[in-house]
Amino acid sequence: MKHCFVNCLIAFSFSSVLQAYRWSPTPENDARVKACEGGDVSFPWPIVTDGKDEEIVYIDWLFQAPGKANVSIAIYVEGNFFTKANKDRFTFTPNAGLHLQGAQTDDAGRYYVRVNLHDEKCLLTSVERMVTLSVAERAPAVQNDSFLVTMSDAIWDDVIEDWTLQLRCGRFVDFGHPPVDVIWTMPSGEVRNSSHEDNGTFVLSVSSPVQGGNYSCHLPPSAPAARCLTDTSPLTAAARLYVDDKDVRLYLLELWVQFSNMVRVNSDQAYLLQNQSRFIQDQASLLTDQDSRLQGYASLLQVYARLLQDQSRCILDKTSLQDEIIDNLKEEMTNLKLGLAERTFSSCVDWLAVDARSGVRTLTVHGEAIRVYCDQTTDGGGWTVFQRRQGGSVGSVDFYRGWEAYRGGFGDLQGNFWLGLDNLHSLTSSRDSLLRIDLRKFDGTNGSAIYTGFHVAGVDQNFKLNFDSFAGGSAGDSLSYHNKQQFSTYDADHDSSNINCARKRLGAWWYKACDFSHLNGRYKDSRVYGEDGVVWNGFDGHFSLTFSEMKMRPA
Ligand SMILES: *[C@@H]1O[C@H](CO)[C@@H](O)[C@H](O)[C@H]1NC(C)=O
Ligand SMILES: *[C@@H]1O[C@H](CO)[C@@H](O)[C@H](O)[C@H]1NC(C)=O
Ligand SMILES: *[C@@H]1O[C@H](CO)[C@@H](O)[C@H](O)[C@H]1NC(C)=O
Ligand SMILES: *[C@@H]1O[C@H](CO)[C@@H](O)[C@H](O)[C@H]1NC(C)=O
Ligand SMILES: *[C@@H]1O[C@H](CO)[C@@H](O)[C@H](O)[C@H]1NC(C)=O
Ligand SMILES: *[C@@H]1O[C@H](CO)[C@@H](O)[C@H](O)[C@H]1NC(C)=O
Ligand SMILES: *[C@@H]1O[C@H](CO)[C@@H](O)[C@H](O)[C@H]1NC(C)=O
Ligand SMILES: [Ca+2]
Repeated sequence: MKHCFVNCLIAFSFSSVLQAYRWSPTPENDARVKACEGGDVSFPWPIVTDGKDEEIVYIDWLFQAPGKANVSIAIYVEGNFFTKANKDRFTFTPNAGLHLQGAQTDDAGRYYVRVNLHDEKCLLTSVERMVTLSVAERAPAVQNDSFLVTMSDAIWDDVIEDWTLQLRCGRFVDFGHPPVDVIWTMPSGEVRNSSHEDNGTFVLSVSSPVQGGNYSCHLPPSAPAARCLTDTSPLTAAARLYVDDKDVRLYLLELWVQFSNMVRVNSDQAYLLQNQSRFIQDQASLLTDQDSRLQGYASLLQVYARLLQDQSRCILDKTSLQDEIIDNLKEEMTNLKLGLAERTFSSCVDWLAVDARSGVRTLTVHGEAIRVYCDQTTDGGGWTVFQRRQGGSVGSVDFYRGWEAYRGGFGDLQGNFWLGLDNLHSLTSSRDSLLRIDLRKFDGTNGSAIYTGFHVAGVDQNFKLNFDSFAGGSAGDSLSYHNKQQFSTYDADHDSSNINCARKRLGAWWYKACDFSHLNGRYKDSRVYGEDGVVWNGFDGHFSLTFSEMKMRPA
């Protein structure tokens, strides 16, 4: 063979000039092979030659993922099998075929096998076959029967002249490979296997005298069809049929009519419905917690979700009912979206009910949208942060700015920023808030200070600071000195000193004459002493701090 392989002309032809080989009868060329995730697949493509005039030179396999090019995956030559991909997962047995272990969804696609053989004239010929593999994802645990499809023609009579009766059962959704067989229970209680399978339907042939009574078929829970289900899904389902031995023909005709009224449930749809209903139920319970205005929608949704779940569990009586539910659901979802769009968040406490993560959020205050940073972790969360100083590259934001900058705000909400005096006024004007100041020294010590009844006046009073009292905190009280003071910047001196405190301190604050705290001072990269730094006297004297955050929460 070797000498021939080297010397002969190599020609590829898909013609059937050679008739001395034959493929195994299954799978047929262009067949569809089904597997479920993690399952094993056999592509039994043995080619049998007559062994005299022709010999297999080599066999190779190609894989083509949907929309991709062919890739060579394995080759068999002179008794040796080599894989190019997934070495451990492909095995080959001569005269049996290729075997794939642990199929994954990305194994789905076309598999070509090319058998390259030479004939007595030493002509190398390639013949090929192809199957398409589909890999079903593992289905979740679902209620019984969800994956059982009883077609309208699942059970019917087929009375043959010599009184052999063919009872048919199926078609069961074939998630696995090979297809599953059912178990028959005769009226006597005797259990039988099907006589044969006919295109996915299982047939039990019974000859006269026919046993009268109920025949039933069911899918055993251990059936291979259960492979794509999770282990906890008991796949048991039964169909029953009454056979009257007196008038088989007549009775079965009636049954035929009855069964043809049965509505088929599509398993994919059932799964989808269940998934949707779970999703909707989650949404609904989330909403109920959130806002009483949405409770109406939420409870409706819950009702629909339950209906859907019921519908997906069993064989549907009427498909129109399902359509109706889905239509109603769509409408409620639209209402829900409108409800959500209408919904406004006036503080970070509102947001906390919806999203427990800290981050930048939009608040609507007096009809205007304000972007803020919500701190949802400190002391129960719900804090609207309005000032932050911190180290690193983001520490370089300049806080020595003029009146208009302090009015409008500046910086980056994720880093160093000042939210703006207009916003502070707006956020504090219609309700009492707690003011919280979180600080950190360069040695890592954290401190805080809390004040009740926090308000910032409007521009007409130059954003005067107002609070009721110091309510504790390990950083000590360094703000009471500033209570009732107006805000000053280098270009707007509203302090009670005869100097310009903002210019002297290189910051902006509710200066008096001048300060006990000064969190908008110059950011220092280390614990530096100086009145121009980020300072809170009660915490680290006149040493600059590494971190400061000022935040508020409705009282
Ligand atoms: C992939 O290879 C097979 C086998 O040779 C061939 O029939 C098929 O046309 C190829 N497909 C593409 C897209 O090249
Ligand atoms: C499925 O049916 C079996 C037997 O009828 C029962 O034991 C089991 O609890 C059912 N499982 C579910 C998920 O309903
Ligand atoms: C049904 O088939 C299985 C597997 O082929 C076999 O083990 C079992 O004995 C058969 N049962 C009957 C009642 O024929
Ligand atoms: C096999 O069953 C399918 C689905 O019911 C049907 O579409 C197809 O025509 C059947 N094939 C044969 C050969 O009866
Ligand atoms: C057959 O089953 C039906 C219900 O499914 C039952 O009412 C009837 O008594 C059964 N007949 C016999 C003979 O067991
Ligand atoms: C199930 O629902 C979720 C949420 O709607 C969705 O992201 C996911 O794709 C759905 N899964 C399937 C298989 O439909
Ligand atoms: C100070 O607070 C920060 C942020 O919450 C934390 O990472 C750090 O561990 C605290 N330092 C000490 C000494 O507790
Ligand atoms: Ca002054």
